[in-house]
Amino acid sequence: MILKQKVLFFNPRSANFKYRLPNSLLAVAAAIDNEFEWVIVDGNREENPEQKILDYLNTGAFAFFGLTVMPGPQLKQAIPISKKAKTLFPDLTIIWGGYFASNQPETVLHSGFVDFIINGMGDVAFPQLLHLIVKEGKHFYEKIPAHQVPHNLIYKQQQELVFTAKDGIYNIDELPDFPYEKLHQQYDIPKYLGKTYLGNKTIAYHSSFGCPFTCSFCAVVPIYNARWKGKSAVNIYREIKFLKENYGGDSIEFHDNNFFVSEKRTVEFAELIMNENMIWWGEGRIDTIDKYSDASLEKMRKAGCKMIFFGAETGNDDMLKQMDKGGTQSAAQIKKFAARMAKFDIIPEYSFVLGTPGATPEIVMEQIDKDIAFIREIKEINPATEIIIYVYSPVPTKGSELYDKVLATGFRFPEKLEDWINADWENFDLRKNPLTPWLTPQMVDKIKNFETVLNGYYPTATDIRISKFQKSMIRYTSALRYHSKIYHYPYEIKAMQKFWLKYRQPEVQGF
Ligand code: B12
Ligand code: SF4
Repeated sequence: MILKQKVLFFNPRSANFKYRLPNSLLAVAAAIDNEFEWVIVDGNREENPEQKILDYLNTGAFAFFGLTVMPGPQLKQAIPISKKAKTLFPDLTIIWGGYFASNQPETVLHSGFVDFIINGMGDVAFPQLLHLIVKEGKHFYEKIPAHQVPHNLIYKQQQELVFTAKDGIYNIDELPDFPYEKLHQQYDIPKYLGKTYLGNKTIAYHSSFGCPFTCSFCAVVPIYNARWKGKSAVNIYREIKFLKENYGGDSIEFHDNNFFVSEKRTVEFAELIMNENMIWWGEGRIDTIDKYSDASLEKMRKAGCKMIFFGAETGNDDMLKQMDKGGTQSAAQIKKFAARMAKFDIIPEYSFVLGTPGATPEIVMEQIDKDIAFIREIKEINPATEIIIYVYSPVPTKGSELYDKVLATGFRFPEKLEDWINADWENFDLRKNPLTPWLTPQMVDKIKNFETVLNGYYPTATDIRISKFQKSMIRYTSALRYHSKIYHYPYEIKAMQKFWLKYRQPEVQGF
């Protein structure tokens, strides 16, 4: 039976271009599809999403407003629109899900305009929450025994935050299929399948939850506590084939936090996709994939796995031990593995985190210099390696050694939700401006200037708009600086990147 209260979903704008299928909302829409009518407003696809949302709410048919929110630009629409919706429609139940909401619950709920947070997976909690509100009202938790309140919820009772029990990761093969056809009635799906380095119509697909590791800087850890579960290769293949045949998808970006945890699943998927002529990409761990056999790597490449994203993080073994919990990654392995990937013609995309806290400014600077030297070494070993540089920005991981170190420096996250949308914190989210007290402007400049020269001398293969001629010109211009290691004031390279190449940094636009 379809209930009369409707659900309005909102995917706040997250990208200026290369926006992806709104998988977070598709997952929770699938969970309520048989019982509630729903519509979606996608901020990536609307000139004026606020107006569209208010038009829907003015119909009086919507009882629930569900938003997915990750840190960064999504907050720019999520915060003011939620506030306005709450002011104009105080009876509306506003529910936030996604990584920002789960990791910053105090700030979100104390704002007064969000009623509930889905903490982690919403596939079970969300339908249960809606049913309880329909039956018992918004304050259902005052009427029913505590054990009947849905898991994976955070809400405010009096002034206190209540965290309900956390479920483990559900069996993903048992979750309902995404309602792609319904989305397509509202937003043309082929327009979500953008042109990327991988192909002309790239599918964003998410095939697993969590991650078995506990890196001390990672936002996945507090939510999934070192658990990982993946959908079976057969089901991934079935859905990819559906998107290929119905909407023209020709390549895949796997959005899993760690796609390659199971060699068996990866190889099974490679075998299934082998003859579909699709290029694919995902995120993995060096120490995990280094254990894959040569035969597996060969098969993956043959089946279209052209590039893999890895958190290389740093060339400092002590720091790796501190950051990379549960893993066995070392500087020597990072280098050896770059060479191994070259053998199989798979491009390793290595991301580094520079500017982690240290006991003295000299130690912090010394580490930055060492990481720069390490990145140069990697480029010598395998010049095809794509390098992504992040400036370290803390994630509030309670009890983590690295986060305790960060708090000791005096660093604090904003306490008011609306402070997250001032320019400084937005740049913080994009890992561009760390606002971390141990980093001096000289340190940040050094990292950025090196990055500019590196990207000039080795232009990324992933920005498909840059021509061969443009690449050779910028490489030529950057060669002297790169070879002589003179990185400061690289204005000529910056100007070329900005005005001529209109260079897009993957860490800003996401991958
Ligand atoms: C796709 C994606 C993007 C896309 C946006 C997609 C879009 N909507 O158009 C792009 C590439 C633009 C992007 C950008 C960024 N992203 Co992003 N992104 C992801 C990614 C890879 C997948 C999200 C996804 O679709 N998951 C699949 C769904 C099914 O899972 P889910 O989101 O967890 O949803 C479940 C629950 O969370 C919950 N839920 C979620 N939303 C909602 C909403 C409601 C109403 C309910 C009830 C439940 C609910 O229920 C769902 C089903 O169980 C995640 C990593 C990941 N694997 O999730 C990172 C991730 C969310 N991004 C992250 C970050 C930091 C960013 C950036 C801010 C920075 C960066 N450099 O990457 C940028 C911002 C740049 C910008 N211009 O916006 C981090 C967040 C970390 C944190 N500190 O909290 C993540 C976790 C990656 C990571 N491991 O670091 N991103
Ligand atoms: S391996 Fe990646 S996803 Fe897993 S905990 Fe470490 S950083 Fe997070």
